[in-house]
Amino acid sequence: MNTSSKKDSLTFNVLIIGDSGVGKTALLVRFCDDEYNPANISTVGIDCKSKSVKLEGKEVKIQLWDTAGQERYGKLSYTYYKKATGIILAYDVNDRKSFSNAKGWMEQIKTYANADVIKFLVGTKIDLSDRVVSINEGRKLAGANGMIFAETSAKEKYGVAETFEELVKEIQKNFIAKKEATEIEKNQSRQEGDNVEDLAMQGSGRIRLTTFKGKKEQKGCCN
Ligand SMILES: Nc1nc2c(ncn2[C@@H]2O[C@H](COP(=O)(O)OP(=O)(O)O)[C@@H](O)[C@H]2O)c(=O)[nH]1
Ligand SMILES: [Mg+2]
Repeated sequence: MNTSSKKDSLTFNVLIIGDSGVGKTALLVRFCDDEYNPANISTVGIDCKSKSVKLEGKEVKIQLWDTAGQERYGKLSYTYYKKATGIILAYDVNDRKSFSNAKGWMEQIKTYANADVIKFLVGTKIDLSDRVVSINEGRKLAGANGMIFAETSAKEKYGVAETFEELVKEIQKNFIAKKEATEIEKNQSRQEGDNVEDLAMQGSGRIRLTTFKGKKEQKGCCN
C-alpha cells in the first residue's frame, strides 16, 4: 500500500478517474466541502484536495487527486496509479459511453496500479431522469473487476459521504492487514536472524554436526 509518513502523520492517496464531465470534481467538492456548483468549472491539470479522517484513533490525511485533461485513458501518468491507495472510477449513469469507457480505465488500473489498491466503481448523477445504465449493469461490471460499487448524486448529496466512508474503511482494513503482515515478516526474519546468530556463535562445529545428523537420519530411514 502506498502511504507517506511525515513525522507521525499518515497520508493516503486516492485517485479519481473517469471520462470528462462525469462529475468527478463535483463528487470531490461535495465530499470535501459539502458544496455543489452547477456551473461546469473545468479542472485544470491535476487538482488535489485533502480531508483528515481518523484511523486507529489517529488523524490521517486522505489526499484526493482529481484529474483533468488526462480524461482519456492512456493520458494519465502511470505514477498517479502507482501512488494510489484507493482509486475511484466514475461514470455517468446517463451516459452510456462513459460506462463503456470505464472498461478502458479498468485496464489502466490493472496495468499500472498496485495489486492491493482499493477500487471503487461509482455511477454518478442519479438525480437526473435520463438514466441509461442500470444499477445492475454497474454492479455486475464492478463485481467482475474486483471493485466496490456505489451510485451517487453530488447534486442531491446522495451516496457521496457513504462512498468515501466505505473507501476509508477499506483503506483502514487494508492498512491493518498490511501492518500485521509486516509485523509477522519482521518477527520471522528476527527469528531467522537469531538462528543464524546461533549457528555463527557456536561455530562451524555446529554446522558440521547438523549436516552429520541429517545424513545419519537419512541413512537410518533408507536402511
Ligand atoms: N444533475 C447533476 N449534475 C451533476 C452532478 N455532478 C456533476 N454534475 C454536473 O456535470 C457537469 C460536469 O461535472 P464535473 O464535476 O465538472 O465533471 P468532471 O469533468 O468529471 O470533473 C457539471 O455541469 C456539473 O454541475 C450530479 O450529481 N447531478
Ligand atoms: Mg473535473
